[in-house]
Amino acid sequence: MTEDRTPATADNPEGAGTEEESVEQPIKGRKNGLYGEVSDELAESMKSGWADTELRGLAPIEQASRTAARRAALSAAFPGQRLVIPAGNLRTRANDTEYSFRAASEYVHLTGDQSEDAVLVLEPRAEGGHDQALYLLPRSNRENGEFWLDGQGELWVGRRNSLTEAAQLLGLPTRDVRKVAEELAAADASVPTRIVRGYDATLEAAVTSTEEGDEELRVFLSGLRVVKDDWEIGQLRAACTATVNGFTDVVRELSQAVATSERWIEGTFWRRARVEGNDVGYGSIAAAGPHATTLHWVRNDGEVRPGELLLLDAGVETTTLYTADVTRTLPISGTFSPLQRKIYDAVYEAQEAGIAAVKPGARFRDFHDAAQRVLAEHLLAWGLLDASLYDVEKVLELGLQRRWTLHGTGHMLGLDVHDCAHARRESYVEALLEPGVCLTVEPGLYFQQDDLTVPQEYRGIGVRIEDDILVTADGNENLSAALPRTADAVEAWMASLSG
Ligand SMILES: [Mn+2]
Repeated sequence: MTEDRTPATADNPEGAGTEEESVEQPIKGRKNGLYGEVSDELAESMKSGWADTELRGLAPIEQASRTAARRAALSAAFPGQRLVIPAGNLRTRANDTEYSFRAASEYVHLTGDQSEDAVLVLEPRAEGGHDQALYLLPRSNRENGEFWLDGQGELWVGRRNSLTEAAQLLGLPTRDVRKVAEELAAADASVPTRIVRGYDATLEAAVTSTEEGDEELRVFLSGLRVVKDDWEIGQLRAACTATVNGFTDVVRELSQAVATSERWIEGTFWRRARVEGNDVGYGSIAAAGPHATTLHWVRNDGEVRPGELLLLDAGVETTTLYTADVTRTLPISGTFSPLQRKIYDAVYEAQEAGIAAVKPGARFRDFHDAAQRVLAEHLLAWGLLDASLYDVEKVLELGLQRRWTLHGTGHMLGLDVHDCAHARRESYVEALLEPGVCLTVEPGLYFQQDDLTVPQEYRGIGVRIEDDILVTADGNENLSAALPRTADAVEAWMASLSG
């Protein structure tokens, strides 16, 4: 695919491949709540006296050639069909406040852009292939007052890229998104259309598509993300590095968490995520004591007590929206008790067995099976499973260890923490691993506080160890290896940070 990068000139002020003529739009919020009616004199004053801030000759973003290759693969997979990939809309929290926006992963993967309300459209060409266009909200019009009177005006929300700037940065022709619903509605109805559903109800209403066809598009785009390219791997490395920094921050501030609550831990990690990345990639699990046995403990409002364990499952999402997903279980006092260490060591051994099973040609399930076997062996050795009734093969066949291992041992990782979740079974769960796949290995043991089948001293202990593992040509690489993992290394690391 070639992109027209004609720069803006006096004769061609917007550059080629964009449409940025002014669109007359009704102005929302003409009456400003605080200041009342706007005088004609003020409205006139606000129209002029603003400098030209257009940026010229911008270089494409780093990943522009990668996003172009993905769009080419998409185009080849759906010849003769119209494809609509929305970024998604803001969601109202209350009145005129919104939840923070995070663009749809499908859209980000294909464009590198993160704008709300935007949409990528691939329109089939008669001669084959597709015309590609990215529909975005242009810069605010100053003549009609949109700039300062509209809720999405740049005076309120900050400067946007112009359509020309965005075209240069993203390597895609750009158009005004306020025309897209109309253009789609007017488009040739005989062309089969597919849209990624669940992000933009307005666009879904503007096109005619089938549920089955849309699902095929979603499945294809999910499968397109299974193998990461080297730029994506670099992003995942950066996410892991920032995440290691976040865990270090938490250990440094453990005494303040003891003085307050799990929220101090959540907040400490989040500060690092916001400073080094976009955000956390999912709600941090800061689970002290028995909360560690609740798999998705995100209330994080409990006490942090010395003598107990802290299970911290957290990941920084980069500014490009790739996330890490790492768990460490730490002794809050800095030292494991003998029982805590025994359980921790079993989980560590299971994780080591799991990581060793991650290599090209292995089945996705192999690392899960390897880790479960180690955990089942320990549960039998500890007498929690009756060795006079079952051997390890029978335990695994019946899944009896799952009372305490609870969850699968890992998942794909990328733009989403549970990446590629819609991919076909043949390209995920039933697939053979290949270089460039990134996944988590995260076995755990969890003894609920009210579990009468285990000795009292086990109850309320939960341990999980989770790392982000890249499949390489000859095995794997632990991208989060900079965080200590063995019980001894964890204690030494915590001691080194407590001074
Ligand atoms: Mn995970």
